[in-house]
Amino acid sequence: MRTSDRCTPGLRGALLILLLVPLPALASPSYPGVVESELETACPPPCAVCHQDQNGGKGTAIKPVAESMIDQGLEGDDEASLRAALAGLDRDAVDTDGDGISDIAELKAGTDPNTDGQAPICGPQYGCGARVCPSARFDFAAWFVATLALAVAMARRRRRAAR
Ligand SMILES: [Ca+2]
Repeated sequence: MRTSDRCTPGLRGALLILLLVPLPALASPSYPGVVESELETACPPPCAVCHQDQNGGKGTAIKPVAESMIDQGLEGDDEASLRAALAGLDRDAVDTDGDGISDIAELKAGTDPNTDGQAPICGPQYGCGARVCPSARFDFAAWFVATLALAVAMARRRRRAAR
């Protein structure tokens, strides 16, 4: 029974770490591809068209066009709401930056609907593996294995220290 008493804190520690370590915010990684296919754009729009930066993430869709889409019913991780928001922008001819060109027309033309003018959002493409947005996916399995390995190492260390 003494051995299991020594091992238990390591496992408890691992579970505690699992509960206390904040998981990164999950974005809606499919959205750029949905916009590209729905509007037949020249490229999937970069994350920074809607988010505060290229990292994306929940709660960071703060750009004016994102607010316009949220006004049209856009929600996170809901492709149907994205399609409906795009249709709403098109139906209402929303022009977020007020430059006389609708947001949908700007996205189709590959320009930034947040800024007055024709700022391009499609960068150069570099071969088959080129990507515009970094993947915001979180590898839970790798994170879990690393945490478990840390707990096992801590348990072994305690076991050695007890000898
Ligand atoms: Ca515009």
